[in-house]
Amino acid sequence: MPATSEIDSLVARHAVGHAVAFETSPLGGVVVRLRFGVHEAVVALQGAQVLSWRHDGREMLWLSPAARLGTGKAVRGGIPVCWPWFGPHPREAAKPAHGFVRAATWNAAHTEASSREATVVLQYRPQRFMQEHEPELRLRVALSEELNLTLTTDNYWPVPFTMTAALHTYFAVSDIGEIAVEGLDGRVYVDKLDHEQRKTQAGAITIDREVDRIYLGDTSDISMVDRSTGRRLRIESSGSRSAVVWNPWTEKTQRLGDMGAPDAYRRMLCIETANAGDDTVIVPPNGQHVVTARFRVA
Ligand code: TA6
Repeated sequence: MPATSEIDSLVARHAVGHAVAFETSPLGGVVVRLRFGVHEAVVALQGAQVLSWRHDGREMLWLSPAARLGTGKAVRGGIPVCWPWFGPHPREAAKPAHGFVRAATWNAAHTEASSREATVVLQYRPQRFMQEHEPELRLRVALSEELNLTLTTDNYWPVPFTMTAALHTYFAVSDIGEIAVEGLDGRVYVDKLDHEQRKTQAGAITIDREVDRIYLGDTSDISMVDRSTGRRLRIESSGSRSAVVWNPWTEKTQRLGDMGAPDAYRRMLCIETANAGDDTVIVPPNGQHVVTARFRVA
């Protein structure tokens, strides 16, 4: 449990009234609570992970009931930051899936509140910074009538840095059977459940089994539609040329063991803003790479 002195120090340096607050989460770590009008978002210092986004009081993200901070493990749900690799490490199987920053503690670098948005910028500086050519990573989370994320990799080194990454967003859904994902019609995808076969998407995506696909090409404007309510969530991105669509369904839910309930898969769908699969990024020497994701309730 974080010491009150840690919270006090963060509050003194970065709190901005009601709009940007620091508190101890019931999950066991320090979080930043952003408020904008009736909307709220909660971001953990662990992994710079958005744990909650409530739009007009409605929770838009799925978080495992089994989620706990400070366990040394990544939290299942919200918006995990996968960096500097997506999926298994390309060469060393013993390394954690989806990189190492999900379970690491980030620092609060900047906060701001205006009539337009409430913002926090969290920064990750690798422990071995200045030794292993590791870049610096920042995540900017801005809450308004929308939720906007900006993931920035700064390569301060005179050598290129190769990476894959993702904002691995777990959206909350009323029931997976009611959901359609639009905007990827005609895109080629890698089917990770069928020997990495490349297939072409025909029409909207609906989910009635485990799905684990990396869509390639222009994935910059995706909509998740709840056919039972007519609600539409728009996901607009930049700096990303791949999108991952994942639902574990029954057996993988059981194998994962941290989804919180055997039927949890019915209440979530991952639509991930990624640079994954063939979509590898090379950040040039002294260069920068920026991924943005804009979530709007349409
Ligand atoms: O993004 C989809 C995926 O790569 C799936 O294959 C599944 O492994 C999921 O991520 C969750 O990964 P995690 O390491 O969080 O259990």
